Amino acid sequence: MKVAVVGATGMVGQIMLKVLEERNFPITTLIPVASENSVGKKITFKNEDFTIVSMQDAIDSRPDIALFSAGGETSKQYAPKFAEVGCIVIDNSSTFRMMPEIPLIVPEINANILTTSDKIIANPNCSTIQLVMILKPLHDAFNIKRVVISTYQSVTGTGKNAVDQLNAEIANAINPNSVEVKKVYPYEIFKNALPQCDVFDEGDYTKEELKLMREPKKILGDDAINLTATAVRVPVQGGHSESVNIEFNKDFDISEIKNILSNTEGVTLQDDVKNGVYPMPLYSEGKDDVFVGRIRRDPSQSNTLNLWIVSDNLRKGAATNAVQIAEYLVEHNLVG
Ligand code: A2P
Ligand code: 11C
Repeated sequence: MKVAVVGATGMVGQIMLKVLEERNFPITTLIPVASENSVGKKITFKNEDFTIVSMQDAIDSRPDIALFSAGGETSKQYAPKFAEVGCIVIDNSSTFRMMPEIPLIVPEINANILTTSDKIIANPNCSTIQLVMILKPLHDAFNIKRVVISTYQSVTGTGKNAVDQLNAEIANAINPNSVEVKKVYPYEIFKNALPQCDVFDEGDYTKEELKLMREPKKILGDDAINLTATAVRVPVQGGHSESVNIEFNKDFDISEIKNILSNTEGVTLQDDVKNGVYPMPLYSEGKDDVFVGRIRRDPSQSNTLNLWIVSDNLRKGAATNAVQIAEYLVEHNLVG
């Protein structure tokens, strides 16, 4: 497989390279792509140096698969051009996700809908992926009526400049005015919580909240599930956390919920409150699983529970999910 990684110098792109290497994806030629500022620079993959090339050079190399994570505008402009030369684009931006003809894929859930005609495949939003990994097996068992989500999102979700802002603010808290702060967020993020991820949109919800309210319906293939969300940015780096309240149409036992989740591929149950065991972003960093815990019945309403979901937003939330889609394409002869 000739594989292009578009955005190879970015936060997600770097992890894509790492995951491709770790999972020994069958690459014959790697084509790392970034902006014109990075063309000619080197990246290392499997202990070998590779030169970053331009978009046009990458298209001319006719890759079999391109993993895109270079921002929505880049995807909009270039993904169709890669597709035109027969490349399958797995796109991590929000550009194509809600287009009816574009599959929005979490491999454990709905990769079976992919066919050889799919030339652009959308990778869902990070906070959506970790959510649906938990919702899917529970929906199958007890039929979900409504979901209320509150997120606590890592600065890595915004990109490298946001990590720099947090680190600069931490440095200045120790040595005042020692580092110049380039603000990505409208306010300080250190010691703060911003009830705004991305920009405000319809009905005063942010784009991140609307993604959480819309993408799960498409992935789960069920418009009847009602979802509502509040997305909050916190000064955390390892992963996104979500407090989730789920109302089912059928009743359940907590033991059944725990049993289902502990037997779900890609999910790790961490729920032993007597011993202080529950998921945390610091410990999810660098791992591919979605962690779930704090599972308890909601006494305020029938057939309802609360739980807490954590995952590394750069891995299962982005790079790992994209690579898993590529693996599925290879395993099912849908590429090349
Ligand atoms: P570069 O490093 O050359 O700017 P992040 O989300 O962490 O900020 O990373 C964004 C990624 O997208 C980087 O690899 C960046 O490359 C890349 N990128 C940004 N704009 C373009 C573009 N117009 N064409 C190709 N890659 C781009
Ligand atoms: C965040 N979820 O943490 C975002 C980042 O639609 O893929 C990814 C945005 C997206 O801010």
